[in-house]
Amino acid sequence: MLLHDQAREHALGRLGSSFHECKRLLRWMSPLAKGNLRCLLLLLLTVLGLCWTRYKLNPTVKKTSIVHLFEWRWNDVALECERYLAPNGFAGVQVSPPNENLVIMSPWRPWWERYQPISYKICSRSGNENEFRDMVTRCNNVGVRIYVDAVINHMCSSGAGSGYRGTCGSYFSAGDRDFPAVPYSNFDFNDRICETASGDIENYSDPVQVRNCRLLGLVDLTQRKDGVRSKIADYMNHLIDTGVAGFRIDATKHIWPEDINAIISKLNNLNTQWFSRGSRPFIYQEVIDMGGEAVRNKEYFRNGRVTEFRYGAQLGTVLRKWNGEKMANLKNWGENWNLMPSDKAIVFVDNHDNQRGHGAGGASILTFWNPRLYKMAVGFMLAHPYGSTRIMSSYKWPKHIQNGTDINNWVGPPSYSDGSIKHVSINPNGTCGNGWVCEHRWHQIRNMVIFRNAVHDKPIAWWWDNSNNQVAFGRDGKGFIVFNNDDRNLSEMLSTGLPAGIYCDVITGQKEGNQCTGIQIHVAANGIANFHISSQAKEPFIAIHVEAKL
Ligand code: AAO
Repeated sequence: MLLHDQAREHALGRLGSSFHECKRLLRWMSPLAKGNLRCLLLLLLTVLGLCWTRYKLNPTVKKTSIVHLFEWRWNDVALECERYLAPNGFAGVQVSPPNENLVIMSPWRPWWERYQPISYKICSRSGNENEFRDMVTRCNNVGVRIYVDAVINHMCSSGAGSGYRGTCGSYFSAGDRDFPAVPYSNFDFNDRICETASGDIENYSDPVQVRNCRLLGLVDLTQRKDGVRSKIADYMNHLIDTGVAGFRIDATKHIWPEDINAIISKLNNLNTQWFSRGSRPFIYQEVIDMGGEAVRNKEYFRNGRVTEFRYGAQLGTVLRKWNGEKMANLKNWGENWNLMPSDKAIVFVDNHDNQRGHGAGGASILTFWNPRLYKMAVGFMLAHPYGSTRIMSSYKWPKHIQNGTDINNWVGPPSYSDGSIKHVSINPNGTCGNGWVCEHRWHQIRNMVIFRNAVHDKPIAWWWDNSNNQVAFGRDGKGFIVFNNDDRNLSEMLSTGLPAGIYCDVITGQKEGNQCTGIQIHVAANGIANFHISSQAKEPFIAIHVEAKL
């Protein structure tokens, strides 16, 4: 499903309110159709059509994946949209929080300081408002959308003291709950209604404290209050008017679903410079629901999509062959694995938290540190129709495990001694330098983004497995993928469902001009092809699709 279909769905959720308008329209027009069944039917279709198109969104064709350019500067994101993301079919970018945050010196400028807002001024280590605007404009101009990580549950840590220590130099006093640059004052926080002794969330099986108390000691806004909702909506509307296409809502689990709904209903339609009239922002909510806690992800479906954290945890478990899992079990991957409905899910192999042991997911999460399995996991995710996909793009840090924990998991992005973030340099071979990992530039991952676009509306077909860790499946006449995660070689004649011809494998190489830079797969007239994958292969999978056919 295309990203913007979700926004239409969200809009349809709102159709309830406009339902009455439609009913009025029908009532007004029905005398005209009286006594004529065909005319009545036509009228009904026209009115329904009108009501639906009001919510029809930007028809960004055949682009299905976003990439999280974690901690990138706005200037670099703009360049990346133009030189790489647009030509390779990426739908959009999730950017780090753009608003003013607390500058934290100890530890030295951790990445997580950006999750401690001081105000909603657009100024952070990624750049100032002009740079942000320039990025949004340039990315939109090449058809790549910007999705903002919106930190709206809380402000900074209650223990942050006071001063002019925001990234824009704004004053705050955490103890007094005073954030004059918004402005928020102590009436805008939940302290009076949180009932735990510490004021923090102490028990995740109590849904009330999960919403009314402080997450990690961060001062907790009361989104019950209309004034608070409006200030949050003003911030988000400012971004929408700039041209952003939607939001990841941080820590959504800690905000009541109806409050999120009230905030969303205050949001403007998207900027008509780039989006069709009436387009609604794409919303995806960070709710960690691994089962076993009080707050459930389904409480948030009416507001937009929701992060599916079980996806990466379970896929990692399968590829690592833990708990007796094997790839053949992925035959019914999706809702049958206890995942949320596909059209509600945002899926990812890892995110900025769980790639370093924050958040949820645990040890099974695969990351760039384990490239062989990681590429297979991302390859599987992009080949499989379930969910709306997000790719992680990271930087390297000096990972150091002590007693099972990475003691350097706070380390911020590559930066200079004054704290400014290093720019993303591009090596002659297209990979990134200056400490940036750029998984989205790994050619296997990039080519699988293109694969997903090529097959996007096709169901799974021609599943095959060896009852173990060799599996293959097609996307009904558009693409076919084969994995070998066993300790023995794969050598099989498989029905691909593809038209006869010579296809370039997009994992060992790709199609360039009229030749393949990697291996070629010959699909016979009956759709059958021969596949060989050594158990020792660096990337033990093969993927072919109609757009990589000679
Ligand atoms: C920093 C310091 C803290 C300090 C705080 C205030 O690290 O020590 O108290 O400042 O001074 C990020 C960092 C935090 C950082 C924060 C603010 O990750 O370390 O705190 O910025 O600077 C919960 C939330 C979820 C949240 C996640 C980290 O539900 O929303 O914690 N993620 C987002 C962002 C994240 C950010 C924030 C929110 C805050 O993505 O980057 O924090 O804006 C259970 C619960 C989850 C809960 C986790 C972790 O998970 O279910 O809801 O996430 O615990 O507390 C198994 C279970 C799983 C369980 C997990 C961990 O996997 O199945 O359910 O174990 O126990």
